[in-house]
Amino acid sequence: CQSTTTKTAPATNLFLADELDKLAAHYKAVGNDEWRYFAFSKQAKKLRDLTWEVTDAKQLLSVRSFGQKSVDKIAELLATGALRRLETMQSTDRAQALAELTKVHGVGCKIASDWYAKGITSVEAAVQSGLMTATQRVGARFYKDLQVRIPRAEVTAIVDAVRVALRATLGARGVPAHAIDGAGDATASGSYRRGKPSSGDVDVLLCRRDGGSDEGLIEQILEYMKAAGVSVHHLTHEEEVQRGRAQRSVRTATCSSYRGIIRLPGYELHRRLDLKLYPPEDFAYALLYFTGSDHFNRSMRHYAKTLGYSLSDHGIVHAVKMAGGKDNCVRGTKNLFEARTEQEIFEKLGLQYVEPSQRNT
Ligand code: DCP
Ligand code: MG
Ligand code: MN
Repeated sequence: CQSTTTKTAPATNLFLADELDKLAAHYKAVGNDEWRYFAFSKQAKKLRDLTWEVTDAKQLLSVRSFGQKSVDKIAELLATGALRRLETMQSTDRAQALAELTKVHGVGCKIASDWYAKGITSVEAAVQSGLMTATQRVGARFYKDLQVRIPRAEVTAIVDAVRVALRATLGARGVPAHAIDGAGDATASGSYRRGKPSSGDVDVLLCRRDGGSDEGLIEQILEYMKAAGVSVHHLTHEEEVQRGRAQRSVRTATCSSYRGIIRLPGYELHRRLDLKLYPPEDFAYALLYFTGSDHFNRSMRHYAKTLGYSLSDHGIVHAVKMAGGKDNCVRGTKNLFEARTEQEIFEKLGLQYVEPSQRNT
């Protein structure tokens, strides 16, 4: 190798400068070493200003602001084309920070990256930053608990607690004791219904079946559970709850859904609870949907599509394919098939019934 003299900075110097800038950016992002940040960015600038090509790291010992340590880094860059230190630091710090931040319910990779770019590397720092929504703050408060899967027996206990609250609620609405069993139900779905030994959350389907109103049923169930000593924290509409507005859950045309975090009295950890309320005519479809798995649902929906149908948690409607994109289709609004059971839905689609425990694909 022979050193050349050019007016503009040689490519090697620019490469070296870029790598030192990355090192500087790292220390800036992590925010714990301002001195290194300044030192490395200064050296990067110097390298860009040199008019001769760096071919041997030792040449830099005569350049101001370069010491033995940075000369060693330059030597490594010239010899291997990369800094192992930078690679490991980036993989550990950034990956670790994003991994921790995205553990918070409601924080995805995009938000975590934005926060990381602002120097936030821990859940605690994110809470302090004031950048979190109310829902994210609830998620952050319990994020450690929510990393732990829920043993099957505890899912059973939570579903039982919801069922007890539903029965009490129906009683309070004037349903006589002997009629309560037929007046409504709370059914465990999700991974629990597929027979899994542990679950990520608890999915419960609610249904009122005696023709009485189900308006406000979820709110009343939650109030009852709170009164019974269950710790309850809302993820849905948290802002409204905090402002003291009516504690309404999201209500679409025919279903209400609630997402929250609860802990039963006598239990150690807080757990994610999803409640969904459907009218009796949708229930079999909702049960099929919320039993999953999501992969199983996808393949069943895909199959329905090949027959010209669209399958959802509400029913089966016509789906007419339109030009322009494979998912561009017009869906009917009328449920084509009434179904009281999942078996009937499989039958309508000409499929063999599949037991929940066989839907784990
Ligand atoms: N579901 C779906 N598509 C999604 C999300 C959910 O079809 N994108 C359906 C299938 C799931 C069910 O809702 O089985 C419940 O969703 P969960 O996220 O609670 O998933 P599971 O209960 O299956 O697993 P986990 O044990 O992680 O809660
Ligand atoms: Mg689940
Ligand atoms: Mn769920």
